[in-house]
Amino acid sequence: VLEQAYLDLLKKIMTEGNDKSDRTGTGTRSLFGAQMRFDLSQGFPLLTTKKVPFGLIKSELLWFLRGDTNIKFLLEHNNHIWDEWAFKNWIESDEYQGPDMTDFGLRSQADPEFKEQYKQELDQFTQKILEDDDFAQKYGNLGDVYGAQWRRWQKREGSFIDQIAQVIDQIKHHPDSRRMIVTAWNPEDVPTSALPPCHVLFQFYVADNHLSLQLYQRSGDMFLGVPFNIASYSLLLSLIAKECNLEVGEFIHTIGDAHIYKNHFNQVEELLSRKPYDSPSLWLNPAKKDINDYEMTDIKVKDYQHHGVIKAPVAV
Ligand code: UFP
Repeated sequence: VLEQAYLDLLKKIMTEGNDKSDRTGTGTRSLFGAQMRFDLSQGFPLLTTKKVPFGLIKSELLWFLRGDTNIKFLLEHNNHIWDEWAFKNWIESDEYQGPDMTDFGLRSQADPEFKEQYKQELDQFTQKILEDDDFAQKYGNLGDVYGAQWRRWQKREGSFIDQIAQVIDQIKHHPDSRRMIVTAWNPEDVPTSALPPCHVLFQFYVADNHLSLQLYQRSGDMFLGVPFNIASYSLLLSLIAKECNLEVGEFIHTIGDAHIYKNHFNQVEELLSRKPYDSPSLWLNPAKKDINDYEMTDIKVKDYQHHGVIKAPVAV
């Protein structure tokens, strides 16, 4: 079973992990330097032991590949995973006149009344981003997140580097290169960044006409974040393989601090008690080739059989 590597790592962290405190104050059990390997020729590693919303993974990846850093595109696709980061900029601006939203993440978990108020404010904010282009320009933009780092890395002298285009060019023309790397980690930006990149760097490898990708993720929330990350990078690998006329090889997921939050332990037990189904397969529109040309309907998972959703609180 393709997701066995994930299930095994969850088990290993539960039994051998270190109990640690963390930035969010939640507490985790964690291991350092974990690795999972997924052979994509065997199927697409979208977890079947719980439902993972592939639509969100798709729209986020297309957003990165567009070099887009404005949440407007995500909102147009009903994707709210980056909302809080833009909302934070909005409430900290001079223009914001609403109720005090300081520490909205933590407070909305502790105080149901505040949570309602916060949801209303956030809803108004995202509506305004959708309806008002000037407002979206000003407050929808997240700055140097993945889209910018991948496609518009700013050089010291001012011009830009498109790392994705460069790496595709290398895969096509110098497939034996050991320098096929895309990096998101910029030590100059890290101290001022609200969320320093989790996906620090990835590298490609070609052998026997198969393309493999290894990701180094510095920090992984094994229950909530990592299932998304596995699917997202497996999709990226598949899109790039297709553009380069290569078969898909392995997605190798290396994680620095691989952790399970304390308030996810029950959910993890529940997940591990479930019997996985066969993995789904990925369908890409055969008429598309260039990674820049894909739209939502060009990408589908087929035969996705899965167990039900398992809810868990997000650590903020
Ligand atoms: N996290 C993921 N995957 C992601 C992402 C975040 O697992 O794609 F953006 C988790 C890891 C960690 C938290 O639990 O979010 C980030 O916190 P920190 O910066 O302290 O590592």
